[in-house]
Amino acid sequence: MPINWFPGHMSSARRDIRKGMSGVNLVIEVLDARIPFSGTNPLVAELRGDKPCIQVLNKSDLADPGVTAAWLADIAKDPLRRAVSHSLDEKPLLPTLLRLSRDMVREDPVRPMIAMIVGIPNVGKSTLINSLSNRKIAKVANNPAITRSQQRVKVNRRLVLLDTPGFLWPRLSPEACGYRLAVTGAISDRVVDPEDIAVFAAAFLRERYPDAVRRAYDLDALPDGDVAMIEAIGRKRGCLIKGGVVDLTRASERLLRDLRAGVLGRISLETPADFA
Ligand SMILES: Nc1nc2c(ncn2[C@@H]2O[C@H](COP(=O)(O)OP(=O)(O)OP(=O)(O)O)[C@@H](O)[C@H]2O)c(=O)[nH]1
Ligand SMILES: [Mg+2]
Repeated sequence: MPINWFPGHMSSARRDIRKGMSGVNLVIEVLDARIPFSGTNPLVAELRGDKPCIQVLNKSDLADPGVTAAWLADIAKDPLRRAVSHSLDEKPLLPTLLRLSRDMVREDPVRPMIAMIVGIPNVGKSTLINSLSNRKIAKVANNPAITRSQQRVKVNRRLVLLDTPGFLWPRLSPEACGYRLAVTGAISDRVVDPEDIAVFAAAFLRERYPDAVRRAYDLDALPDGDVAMIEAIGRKRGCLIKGGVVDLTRASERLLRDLRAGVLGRISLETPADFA
């Protein structure tokens, strides 16, 4: 099933970013470290044009560290971009961002540098703004579409940040990219079928991280078949309806919730080699 989610506020977010871009010195594109390819919005590249860009591979605490290192090496091949991995429990990112921006943005003795933070929904843009400015100024929640309009945040007299609403792009393709966005929580759960997304996740986990599933759910062996695996997880977690039958919807929601919360360990959903 192809996934599409481009509600009206995303269309206006794109319009506002286009309008504001001319006054911006630096674009900070926040990517989800678990899906640096599927979470790269092609519209962002189009809107930023040749503006300097730093990509932050965020939520790296949830991603497989070896795979994140491979992504950073892959992005480093592009002379037009800089990249750094980050998570909210790491040391402050501000000194690294300032260091990386120094050779990309010419310093203005009078005006502050204006950095626009862009990225897909729920990737941690507002959290990053709060940590960079050391204030609880931007609204944060674990749902996509929390920030609904641009917000200027002055960090100091040298740096101003612009928080923007996360937005996707119409027609998410290939289909697997849409699924990966949904697995990480970038797409509202209201517009997708949890069983459909969980079957995609189960197939991926069986192939790449079978031991993580066995460990997390105390399973001796993984059952054959993706739905059978979700059922086994549901049984272990008590997602049952009358007669001991597994409630597949609840079991699917449970698997997705656990995966997003890191219960299965640090898992990346794609590697550079997948796109070679
Ligand atoms: N595990 C983990 N969670 C994070 C990290 N950064 C942010 N989050 C969580 O991700 C969720 C979304 O964070 P926000 O900062 O609201 O995301 P956003 O990109 O501003 O989202 P929109 O405004 O909806 O586009 C919140 O529950 C944050 O606590 C991180 O580094 N690691
Ligand atoms: Mg936000």
